[in-house]
Amino acid sequence: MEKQLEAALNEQLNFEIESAHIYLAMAGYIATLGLEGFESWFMVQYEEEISHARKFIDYVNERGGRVNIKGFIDPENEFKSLLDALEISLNHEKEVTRRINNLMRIAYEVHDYAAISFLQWYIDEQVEEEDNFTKLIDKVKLVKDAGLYHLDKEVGLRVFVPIAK
Ligand code: OFO
Repeated sequence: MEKQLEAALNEQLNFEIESAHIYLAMAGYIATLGLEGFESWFMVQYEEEISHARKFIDYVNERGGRVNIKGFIDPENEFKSLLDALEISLNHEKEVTRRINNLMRIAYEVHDYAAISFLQWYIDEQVEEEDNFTKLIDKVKLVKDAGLYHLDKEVGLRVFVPIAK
């Protein structure tokens, strides 16, 4: 495997672990909101990211390359809301997509057709990753509107009661 591609694969596998840390930190924040379902959802996302990293690690080894694990920057642990965490996540996934696309570009440049085939899985996965977060954001926004709708109904039941004489 070309050294340039090996280095780029290593960079991405480390970024996948960094992604896992980001979602683990989000799960911790969401636990403080009492949203157990979303906490569990982010824990699954954390596990997915570790599996993405693992898939890269196995591939680099399979190709006779050398895995090089780096240190990681601290993830953000504080967020404004669940929606804030979800919007940050979507932006993060867009960055991952940009990086995967760049990896694919390198694989084409060095004419590594096996790597092109391998990377296609990540290209497809990123479509799903972005879609997952986009749909969740839409749902959270809809639920908020629905909540306001119900409160509006309740508040609308108030009637004028004249002062008793
Ligand atoms: Fe590994 O796709 Fe998300 O970050």
